[in-house]
Amino acid sequence: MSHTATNSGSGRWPRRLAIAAVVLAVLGIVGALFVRSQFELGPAVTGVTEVAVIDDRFEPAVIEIPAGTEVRWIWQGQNEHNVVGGGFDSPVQAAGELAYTFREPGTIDYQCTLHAFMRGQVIVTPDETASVQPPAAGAAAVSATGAAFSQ
Ligand SMILES: [Cu+2]
Repeated sequence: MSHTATNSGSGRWPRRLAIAAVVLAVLGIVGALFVRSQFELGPAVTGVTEVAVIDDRFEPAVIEIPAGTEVRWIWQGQNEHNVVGGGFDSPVQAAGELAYTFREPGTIDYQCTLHAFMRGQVIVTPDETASVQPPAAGAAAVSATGAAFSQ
């Protein structure tokens, strides 16, 4: 009798530990996904040069523009934010705008220094219309390769 009682009693603890482990694992995964969602910026949006500064994110967070494009950040939230990136920064404000023209191709990260998770990115691609691309070099390389193959 007491033997059976002892067995069932000791048998409960591993089960409780297993349940606790599963709960901790689920909490850990949910927590990791939450943290990741706070730091993932999402896909780059093209054809957009205005970014809304809202509580507490930039919309869209990632834009892709050709070099020479002026980007405007427009404050639309209730709370104060700023826009701070490489070469440009705004005051801490709840309303207003910031404009900056991106001249050089590259990926520029920016953020609101009041909210570390409030981040954005501008991907500046080379401006194809700015310079005429001479196709002669490429065409010559192709014909040279063709000549090598024909021999
Ligand atoms: Cu902010």
